Amino acid sequence: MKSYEVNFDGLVGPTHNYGGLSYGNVASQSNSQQSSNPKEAALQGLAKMKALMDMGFQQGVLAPQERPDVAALRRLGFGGTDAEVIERAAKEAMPLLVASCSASSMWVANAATVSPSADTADGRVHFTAANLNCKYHRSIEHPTTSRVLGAMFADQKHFAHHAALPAVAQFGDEGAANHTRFCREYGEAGVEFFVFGRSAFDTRYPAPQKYPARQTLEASQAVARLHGLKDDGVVYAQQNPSVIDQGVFHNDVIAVGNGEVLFYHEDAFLETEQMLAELQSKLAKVGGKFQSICVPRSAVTVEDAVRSYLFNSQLLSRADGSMLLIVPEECRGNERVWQYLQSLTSSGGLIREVKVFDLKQSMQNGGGPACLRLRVALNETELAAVNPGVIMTAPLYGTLTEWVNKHYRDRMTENDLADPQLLLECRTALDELTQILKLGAVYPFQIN
Ligand code: SUG
Repeated sequence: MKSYEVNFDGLVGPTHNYGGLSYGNVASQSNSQQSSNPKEAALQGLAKMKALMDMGFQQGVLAPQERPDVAALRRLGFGGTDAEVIERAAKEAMPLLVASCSASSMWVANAATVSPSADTADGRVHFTAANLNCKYHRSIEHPTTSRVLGAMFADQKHFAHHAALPAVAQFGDEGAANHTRFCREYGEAGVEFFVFGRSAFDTRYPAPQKYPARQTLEASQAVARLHGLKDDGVVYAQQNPSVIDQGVFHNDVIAVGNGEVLFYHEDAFLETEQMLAELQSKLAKVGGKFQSICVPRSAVTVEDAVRSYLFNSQLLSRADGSMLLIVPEECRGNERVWQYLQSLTSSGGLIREVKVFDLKQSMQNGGGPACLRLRVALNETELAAVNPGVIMTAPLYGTLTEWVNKHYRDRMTENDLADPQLLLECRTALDELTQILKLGAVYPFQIN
């Protein structure tokens, strides 16, 4: 049976703004308080989806969340009508209003961890929503994420959904941003590679000194258990704490994998040789031939990687067996990175082509091409069981572009978040969106 990697991209929500909310994420911190352009952000994301679809890749779309999150503000003690809740939060606790307005659900690589049916004990595709509990503004995403994923992958014969792990730092889970799957064909058993930043219970593992390590070993192990993965089908590796301290807040800022290939920076991991050997031997057991491409620090520094997001790229398999790398425009702006990419594609290796996308609006909050997509490997039968409303087509692209142009503002600052009119605009837009994507009622304002 045919199988595919389907990329579900997060649609940028109408409140996209630069709140400076993510300590440890260099772009989020350095662009704090700049004015944003939500309309441009959403159109940039849609253009990437359309381009990948036009290149023949399977492409889907994942809906944004309800923001401002009035229900979250109510849980923090702000009362009255919805407009009063926003007004009081703006007056008494602006940082909480900003957090409750973040459009951070656009980075759907953090929405969940997904294990394809060929890897799991019950032969279903498993999803665990990420608790994202390192940052308050992201910790409020998972209940809606679960409802949206449930509406997209509703058929229980093929899809199993797990609630987010316990919401404490010991089980900090950032989803697929720290998870990669290696395989020969998407529909065949593979090796799932979990990268963690620290251990919550085992003091033998070193931890970063400056910035938080968001993913724990214990969270990754719990997800592997929930998904029914075999020991032989899993490899755990620790991120190098010193790169976390340089701004690598997720592993997908320093490594990307697809098929049988891992593309990574020399400084990305601890115990790299041992890790590569384990990946090689476990993939060999399922008939695969592991290959790795190491980018030396002499060619590209960790700082270059963090600024350009070279590794936050999409590594895609083409029909002829070669690979294509989707990178953000910032890679072209960095001389060393661009030179490296030129030599990579002309070396006759697996990665033959690089395509550049302008995702500046998302990049300024630390979200590149890979952050914007959740990969779901599906066989033909499973793909047919996905809610067809969320699969990208030329007409859907047209409808979503019109929808963005009709509802989104082209400028957003902190002051705009306090405007009660914004809440109405967002709810009107999202209500229409659930009809376009045929999701049913998934937002708090639709179900409470
Ligand atoms: O969690 N930025 C996100 C970026 C997530 C990128 N995702 C992956 N690497 N997969 C984060 O730090 C910034 C929001 C703000 O500051 O307004 C933010 O949440």
